[in-house]
Amino acid sequence: MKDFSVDKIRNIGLIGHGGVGKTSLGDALLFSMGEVNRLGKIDDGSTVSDYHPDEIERKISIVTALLHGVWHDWKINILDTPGYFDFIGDMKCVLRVTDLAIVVVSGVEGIEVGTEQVVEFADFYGIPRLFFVNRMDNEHVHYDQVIDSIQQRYGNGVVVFHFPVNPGEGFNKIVDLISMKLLTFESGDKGEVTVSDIPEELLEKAKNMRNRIVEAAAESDDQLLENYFETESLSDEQLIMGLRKGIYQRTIIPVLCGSAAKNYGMKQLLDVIGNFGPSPSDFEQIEAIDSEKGEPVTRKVSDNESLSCLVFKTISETHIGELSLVRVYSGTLSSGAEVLNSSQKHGERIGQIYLLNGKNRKEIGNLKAGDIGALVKLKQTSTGDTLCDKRNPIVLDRIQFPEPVLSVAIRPKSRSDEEKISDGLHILHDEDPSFHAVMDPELHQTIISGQGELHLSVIIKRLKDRFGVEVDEERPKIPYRETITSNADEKYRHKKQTGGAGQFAEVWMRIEPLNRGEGFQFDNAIKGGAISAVYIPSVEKGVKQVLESGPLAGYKVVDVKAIVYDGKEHPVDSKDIAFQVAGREVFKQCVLNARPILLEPIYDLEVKVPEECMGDVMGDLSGRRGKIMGMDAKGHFQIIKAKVPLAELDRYATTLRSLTSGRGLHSRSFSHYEPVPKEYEAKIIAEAKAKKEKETA
Ligand SMILES: Nc1nc2c(ncn2[C@@H]2O[C@H](COP(=O)(O)OP(=O)(O)OP(=O)(O)O)[C@@H](O)[C@H]2O)c(=O)[nH]1
Ligand SMILES: [Mg+2]
Repeated sequence: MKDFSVDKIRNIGLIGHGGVGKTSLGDALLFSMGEVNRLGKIDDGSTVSDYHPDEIERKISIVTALLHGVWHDWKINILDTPGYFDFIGDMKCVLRVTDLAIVVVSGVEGIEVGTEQVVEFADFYGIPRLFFVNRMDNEHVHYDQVIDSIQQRYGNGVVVFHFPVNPGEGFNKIVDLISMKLLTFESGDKGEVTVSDIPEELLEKAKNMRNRIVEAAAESDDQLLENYFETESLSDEQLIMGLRKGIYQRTIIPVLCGSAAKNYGMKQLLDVIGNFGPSPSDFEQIEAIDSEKGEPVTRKVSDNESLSCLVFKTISETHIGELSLVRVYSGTLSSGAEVLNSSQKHGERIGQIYLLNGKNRKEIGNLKAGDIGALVKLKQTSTGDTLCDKRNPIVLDRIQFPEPVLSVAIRPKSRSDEEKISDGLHILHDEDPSFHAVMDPELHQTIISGQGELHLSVIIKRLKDRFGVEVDEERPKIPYRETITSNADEKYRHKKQTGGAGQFAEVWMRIEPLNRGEGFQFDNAIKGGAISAVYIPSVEKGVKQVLESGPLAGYKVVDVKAIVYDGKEHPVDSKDIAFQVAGREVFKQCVLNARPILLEPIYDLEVKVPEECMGDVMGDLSGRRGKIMGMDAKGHFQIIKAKVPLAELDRYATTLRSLTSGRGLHSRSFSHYEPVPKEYEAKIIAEAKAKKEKETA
């Protein structure tokens, strides 16, 4: 491939609600650019972008794919993201590195939940947007309604660049408002058009709409606006300049339409991307942090600057190997170069560099500022790391990954897989930081957390396919606590006389409840040396064994004060181990006599729901023993704050999605511990007993 200067590069991200046609669009763009010689179809699993067997089987995108092609003078890099919520982490990676977001909307369904969400994220990153209304060939398409709703939702900046003449089954004509011509798509899937004059009956409408484009272009620049007031028109160059500027500044949001399935409208979209879309050099400089001095620094987007690039995605599949997708921000990344991973502070040697079209790769010697490509995965580099020139170390902004919303516990089917599973989970997290895994030492469970059930089931399948580990899913255990509600006082004598040396210890102990959150206190109130000072730590050690696994149901014991106030010892038989046993047993007795109860973790929950779903969501929360703490309106949404027991939050993300047709979001954080209601407590204790009996049987 020839060299492209940075102003000729276009990095676009295809984003939108699930199933609107992003992948079909990506493939149609490749086909139109002549990168592939047939139009891929989702339904027969032949797209370049959804190459993974799971994607072909499920007919949805799961992993971001990188595609590229050449259109006229421009090199166009396309990142096709999955629309399913569970893979939102991928969309965030892509938005971090794209210069123009193509928001694909279905002409049948219009703005959907996922549309709102992706546009919000694109806004967050300050990325220019373009709407592409797809499925114009569908008999149920509502083009005008969809345009109205986009304009209503996203304001005056929304400007239609061409409109369909005959949306629906026979769709094959659009009026192009830039060239002011009628384009008729020829049958077949080549996307060729016959150009003719706009028919008389559409001319007035076209002129009015064209005026809106010219006005928007003029409004994007003071000088242009002045010219426009004087002459009431703009030259072609002025129009291009104004539109480019407006799109880059995000005051203009173009709307195009077409059919990805039929390959209608792709060349027109490519023209708009090339002519009016931002290039990496439009974003004049990149802000970063000098990784040695910790101070903000800037870099120009230019091949001549020192190197900085961001690894924004790791792909690792058996049939394509391990690759890191990388965007170069400044300088040139060359194969064989020694660079610094400034995020993790170690050197790396760059291996082969590739351009990708899905799983197909083309090796290249280097990748220049503004461009996107793939590297053979570096040993110690993870998603989100910066690679840079050793002499000028900087760290680029990291990608903000979403917090997990759903957790399950997993257990390897075979015990011998324990080590493999932890290595595998570690690698999977490095590749996809929207997925987390921890081994909970208290609960003895491996907990995996992610963005939804599908996300976790894809992860579990990867564990099997890539690491050969099969697992069973379990409900995550709840870290209950045991505590006491009254004082108690007990004595315990430990005496053992078998054969040789005997054991003797006697401990008298008092316990008292502490306030919630105070933990554990141990006091020595022995007077007159009834127990020698050297054995007091032994008693405490015994008590601490019980703190780890309480007598009620085996949970940690908290908020207790233990006071040793008397006891007895034997000149020969008293020893450390004897006092440990006595300490343990007397404390156990004390706890059981001090009206022990179970505490459960309560979480603060923040739920964002559309107003119309409030009733259902609140009803569901009270069914989960939740206490509503407050409500706040935010646009069309309500933010509900509640305190809910963790035990009632299993798979809450899934329920919330179904209660709100996917529009509800939630986040949670630990709040405090509270007594478990009696009826639940009895059940938890009975379960713990049964489990213990089973284990000791
Ligand atoms: N009629 C019609 N069908 C289309 C069009 N574009 C896509 N489809 C169909 O819509 C379905 C989903 O298309 P995809 O390209 O997988 O959609 P996507 O947005 O990539 O889906 P996710 O990546 O899973 O979010 C497939 O069956 C396509 O054949 C179109 O323009 N017209
Ligand atoms: Mg897709």
